[in-house]
Amino acid sequence: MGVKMLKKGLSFLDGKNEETSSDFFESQNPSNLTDIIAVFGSATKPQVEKACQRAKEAFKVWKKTPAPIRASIIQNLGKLLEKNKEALSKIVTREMGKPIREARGDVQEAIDTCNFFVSEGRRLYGMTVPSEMPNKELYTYRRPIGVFACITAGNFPVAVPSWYFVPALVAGNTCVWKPSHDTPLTSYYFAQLLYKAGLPEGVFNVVFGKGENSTGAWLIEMVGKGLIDKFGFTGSTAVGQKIGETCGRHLQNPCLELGGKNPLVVMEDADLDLAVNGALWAGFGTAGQRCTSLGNLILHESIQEPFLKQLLQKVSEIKIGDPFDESITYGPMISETFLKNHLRNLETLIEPHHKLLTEPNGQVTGKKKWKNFVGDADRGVYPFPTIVANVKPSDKIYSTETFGPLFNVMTCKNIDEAIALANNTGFGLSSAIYTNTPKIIYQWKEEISAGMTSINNSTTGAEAHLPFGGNGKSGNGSRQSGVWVLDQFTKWQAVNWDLSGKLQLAQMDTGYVEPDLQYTI
Ligand code: UN1
Repeated sequence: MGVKMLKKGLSFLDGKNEETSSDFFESQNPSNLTDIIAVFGSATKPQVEKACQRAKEAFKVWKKTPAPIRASIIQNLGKLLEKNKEALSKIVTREMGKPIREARGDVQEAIDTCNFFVSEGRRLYGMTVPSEMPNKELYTYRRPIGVFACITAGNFPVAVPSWYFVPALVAGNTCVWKPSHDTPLTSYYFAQLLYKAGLPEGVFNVVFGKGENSTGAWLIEMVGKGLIDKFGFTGSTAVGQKIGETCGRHLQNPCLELGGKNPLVVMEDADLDLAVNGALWAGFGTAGQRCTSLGNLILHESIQEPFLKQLLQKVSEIKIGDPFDESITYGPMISETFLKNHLRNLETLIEPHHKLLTEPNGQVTGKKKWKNFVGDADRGVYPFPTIVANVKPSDKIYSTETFGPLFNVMTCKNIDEAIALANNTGFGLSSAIYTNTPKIIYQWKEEISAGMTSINNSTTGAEAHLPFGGNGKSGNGSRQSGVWVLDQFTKWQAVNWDLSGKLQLAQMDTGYVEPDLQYTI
């Protein structure tokens, strides 16, 4: 890499403005902590307010811009993302450490999202509805909501923001974004691509900064000031609850995409090779830092032994290390903080009755080595893969999201037990089952409480045009992606247009025809 990409002091951006702040934070390469990629500043409260005001002002014009024109800017964004795919992917990998081929997938997901929504600009369909009166027309329209504010996480720094902003903008909303403080430079370039795509001034505003007692918290405060009409958040359940409370007080319904404790069930008739590969990817892809990552592996007792034997063999062969190496399974954690949280989880969630199936655990270093390590472990924040067995439903680890390369193993005797274990964590984001029995698949689909489920596929890897979102502690039932997300970014307006020239009263003047109830066959 070598290239210095420093953007010193940038804290607030609307395409033209760059202002410094005193509360600086560094963006550090997690595979090489001495590589400081950028120094940003936290936007101040007045700056956050200014960004919202600017979005509010721009909404007046943007909502009247024809939807196909709004969508043509998204088409431009898609083209720019394609052109810059490799460069942006490298920044993603350097900034948050996901393997380069996954970073390309992250950017591709944003391109796919643009492609999907370009033609939505020519639909945004409403309905014409028959009236119960003569000479009267009924219609429904999707209207934009207004100023959309959004806080996103660092694990999918391109795909997830695109899930929010692409449909929000096509639908006619204006935006204020507080990206993760782990990925400010990626976010800076994502915003630049949006401006270069041709967005008018004020339509899209970025406030860089941290969350608690900082930019993120101030952005949430703006809901109370009447400057925000819709909130979106991808991150922890705890923060999501706070946002939900604030929005609820102001009668708003935020889009919340929160944590998961995603189950993957393997039944006795499953293709074991397939299931082992699925579990490995679900558990350790992105170093377990996806909201869709595997939490509880639930094995039918009859296949537990051969399954774990194969799984542990494969785990021992994975490559960990330099995220720019094309062959690694996973690289470093997103940042030092994520590694610390992972180490704390190992300390606080693993109990004496648990059995660790992997050794060693904790942080990979030059001294505490991983056999197939690529690069210099001491330079970054690399975790060992951890699999915990003998887990019971009453254990904290069963129902706590760990967001790292760690998952539990549990066993079941039948599908009823498997479904109970899958559903009782309180979360309900993603899930998976490996089986070839249609009856079991049918029962699983009917009874699994997660928002998303895979059959003979991993818990992670949702496609960009299927509804994405969870239930319970995983969200408030909101869904992103595909046509479904339009309900997040538009409000329905019902119009009735009476051309009769007289006051026609619905229900009362309606010419219903009385049946002859005396008639029997
Ligand atoms: C997230 O971790 O917040 O389904 C999103 C997946 C990815 C998106 C994950 N397409 O794993």
